[in-house]
Amino acid sequence: MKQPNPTARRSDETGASSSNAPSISRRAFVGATAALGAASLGGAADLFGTYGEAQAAEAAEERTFECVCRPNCHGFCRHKVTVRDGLVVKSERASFPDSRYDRICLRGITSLQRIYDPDRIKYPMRRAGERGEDKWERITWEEAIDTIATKWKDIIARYGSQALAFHHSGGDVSLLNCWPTITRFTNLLGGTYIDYNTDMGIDHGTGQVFGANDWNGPSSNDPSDWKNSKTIFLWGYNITEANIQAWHFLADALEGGTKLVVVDPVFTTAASKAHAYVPIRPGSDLALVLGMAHVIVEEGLENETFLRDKSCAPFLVNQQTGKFLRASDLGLALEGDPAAVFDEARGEIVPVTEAKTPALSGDRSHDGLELRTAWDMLRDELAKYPPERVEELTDVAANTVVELAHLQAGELVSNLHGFGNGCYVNGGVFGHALATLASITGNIGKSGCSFGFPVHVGVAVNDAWLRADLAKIPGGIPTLVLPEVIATGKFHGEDFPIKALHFSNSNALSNTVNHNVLREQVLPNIELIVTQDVTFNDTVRYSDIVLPTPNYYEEEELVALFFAQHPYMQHSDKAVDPLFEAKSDTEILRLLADAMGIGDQFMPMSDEEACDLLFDTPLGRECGLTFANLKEKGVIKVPGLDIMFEGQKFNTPSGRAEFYVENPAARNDYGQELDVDHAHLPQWEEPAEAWPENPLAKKYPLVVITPKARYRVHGQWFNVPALREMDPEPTTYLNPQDAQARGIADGDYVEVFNDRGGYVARCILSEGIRPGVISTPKGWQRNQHKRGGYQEVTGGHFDPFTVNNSFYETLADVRKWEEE
Ligand SMILES: Nc1nc2c(c(=O)[nH]1)N[C@H]1C(S)=C(S)[C@@H](COP(=O)(O)OP(=O)(O)OC[C@H]3O[C@@H](n4cnc5c(=O)[nH]c(N)nc54)[C@H](O)[C@@H]3O)O[C@H]1N2
Ligand SMILES: Nc1nc2c(c(=O)[nH]1)N[C@H]1C(S)=C(S)[C@@H](COP(=O)(O)OP(=O)(O)OC[C@H]3O[C@@H](n4cnc5c(=O)[nH]c(N)nc54)[C@H](O)[C@@H]3O)O[C@H]1N2
Ligand code: SF4
Ligand SMILES: [Mo]
Repeated sequence: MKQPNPTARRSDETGASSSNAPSISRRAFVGATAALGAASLGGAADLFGTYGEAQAAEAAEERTFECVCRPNCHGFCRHKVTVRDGLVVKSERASFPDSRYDRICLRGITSLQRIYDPDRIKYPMRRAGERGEDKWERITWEEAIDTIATKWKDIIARYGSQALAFHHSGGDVSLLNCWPTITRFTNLLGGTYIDYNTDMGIDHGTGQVFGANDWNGPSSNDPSDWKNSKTIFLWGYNITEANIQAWHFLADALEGGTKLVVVDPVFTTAASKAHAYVPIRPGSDLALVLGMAHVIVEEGLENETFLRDKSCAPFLVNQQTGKFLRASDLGLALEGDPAAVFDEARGEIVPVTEAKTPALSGDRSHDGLELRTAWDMLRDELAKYPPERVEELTDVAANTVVELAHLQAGELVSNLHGFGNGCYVNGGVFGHALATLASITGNIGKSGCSFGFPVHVGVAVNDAWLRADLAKIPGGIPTLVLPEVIATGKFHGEDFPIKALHFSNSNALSNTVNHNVLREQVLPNIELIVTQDVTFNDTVRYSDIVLPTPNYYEEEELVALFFAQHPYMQHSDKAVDPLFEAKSDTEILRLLADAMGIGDQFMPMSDEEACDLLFDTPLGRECGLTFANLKEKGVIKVPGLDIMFEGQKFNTPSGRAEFYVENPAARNDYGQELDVDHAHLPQWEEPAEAWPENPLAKKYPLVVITPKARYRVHGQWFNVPALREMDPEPTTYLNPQDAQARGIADGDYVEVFNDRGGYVARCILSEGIRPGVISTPKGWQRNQHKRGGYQEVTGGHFDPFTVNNSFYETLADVRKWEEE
């Protein structure tokens, strides 16, 4: 792409936003520029106004900067950004010391069209119509901050500080203007942190087996190791759309002879390159994993050495309590109180740390306690999943289940998952089962054996400083229970009114389930909604006060490895000044902190000093991480990220893979009841809604999945003209069988609907989608649909252990839609 296209604009101070127009012509742009000039918007208007002339003239001054692209796509690509006469004119990939990580995608290349997006929020705005009506009045920063602080103080006086709730997510995944500062601000204010509860399902399951990292679950070996696998399974992982920046590592592996197996109800691009494609019934992967484990155990293909030496298989489980027998039960006081095993060499029960040959099998007793090994218990459980039963559950042929099991039992197998399976209530158990499978084969903790979602989960930052030790609710209130908390004013049985919402880096209205409940029942109870964002979007439109923040290229930042697919910490240049009146998130929080009387505590130090405090950890010191050093070097590689759990050492209490989860726990405690007895070992669990036996399936027979889209990162880039040339409007994929039964033709507008709501999209017929499934790539804003929005149909089912959104637990039907 050659040039920015500052196109037409949101009609200045009051008009409605324009993102439903697919692209705007050059003529419209010229006209709009004149209008902008007439509206006398000062410097920025001149910027737009003189743009054409600047293009025509030879570049007087051209400079390049190195910026990090940092939406929540896990790329964190380094861009070389060219600025001419104060305008960004080009972004291209910049270099890492290791060129395998130099990447840029279509979104990155078109970034400048996001900067010069007519729907950029230019000034602080106050709602001038009804919420959602998109009528605005421009206000000054002073007025905005004063209005917010006055209202917040009033709410605190009436309800207490917990009534101010803060929701932040992954708009700008960075160190300064993202979660560290907003977390600190929330805690100092005594506000309520809202737990985003997305992407947490599978990891909660795998994290219990292998031990969690500082995020939640484990992350895979670095993608550069994939070529060392003989076989790679992709479980609900749409790598070419969702992680295009890492696809080349998989392509290299395929070229080198690695076998690829893709399990997905949709024939994805990766599936088209796979040696085996498994078009599984939605929500049933758990059964397939249990079935493969069944076959492996039945045929004696398990990895005995790993099970004995690296897993909890030999641990003796007290059959009354479900807990491990421990050294203390044997009258021994040992550090960490290790679990006990039967040592075949000594013929007695001893702590595992003292055993030479722990027995994998055999019932024992001690002090009248009935004891069984974790391995025997797992085998009993797996006996319930013969391939024939698995075929019924998954629609994968029994002989295919056996073949896949044989592949899994081979050497150097990787199991990479995306979040497809995490979007069902059984996603946590799926994670538990997949980690159990890898424990049975020993394909974990070494080169060639990647496991999990392939991202590095972060460099620990100095939590104590960050958290200010004041969190009202540790872990926060899950978004999923928020509607109830707001409706009842109670949490954990105690009074807990919430009266104000603050959104930053988050387009919650576009990305949260149960959209209509949120919009129609929850938000009306809220007295003040404030959103800090770059662009007018769904959440902004439902806000009372809107505060403009800069684009990635418009502020200096440090970028940590927070879900990154390369191992580099980075400094990001400020290439241009923020457009119009945008202020960085931290600058806004500083103003709000001052107005709320916590300015001296919030960030009295400079941004540089704050970053240095965050880096003050053992790893930070080892890497020489300081603001100044990172700025000087640009990038610093974090060591030790090549192989996850290298040496098969796990982050569990025993250091072993604990597929028998001794203490199944909820990720987030909101006062729920937990069926702990059934959670020690993975067991089949039906999806809550998206399941053929659900009576609702008679009325709504189709499972709707709303996966991530190639041209957007969630709701970012939703209005970029160059991308909309390729993907102009909301679409939905349907199998021709399902279409024919409903009289729908390719290219028709269709309405997807259920009792919760609906949306209209253009239908694309595809044999690549499993009959009975609709796939609607997500990210379009409500006003870009001819009616409704995709999030209207999703519901609030969740599992009490994982407390995670189940976006794909959605039944609906589809019909042809005619414009009235
Ligand atoms: N139906 C359905 N829903 C889903 C999913 C799905 O698969 N299906 N996926 C879910 C998943 S996995 C996730 S992670 C969530 C993502 O949900 P969100 O994190 O809410 O998604 P984004 O659209 O990336 O929202 C980030 C917002 O931050 C803004 N932003 C960008 N830079 C800045 C900045 O510097 N400052 C501030 N203040 N704002 C900035 C962007 O403009 C954008 O509006 O969505 C979830 N929702
Ligand atoms: N372009 C782009 N990239 C992104 C994002 C984005 O919005 N846009 N978002 C980022 C974020 S925050 C995340 S969390 C990741 C997510 O990355 P992914 O997890 O790869 O993305 P999803 O689109 O949620 O879905 C993954 C796949 O699961 C499949 N699937 C659905 N149901 C099932 C099932 O029952 N079984 C199986 N086996 N597969 C199923 C879908 O068809 C899809 O191919 O992507 C990140 N990257
Ligand atoms: S959107 Fe993601 S993959 Fe694309 S350039 Fe930016 S960081 Fe890289
Ligand atoms: Mo995500």
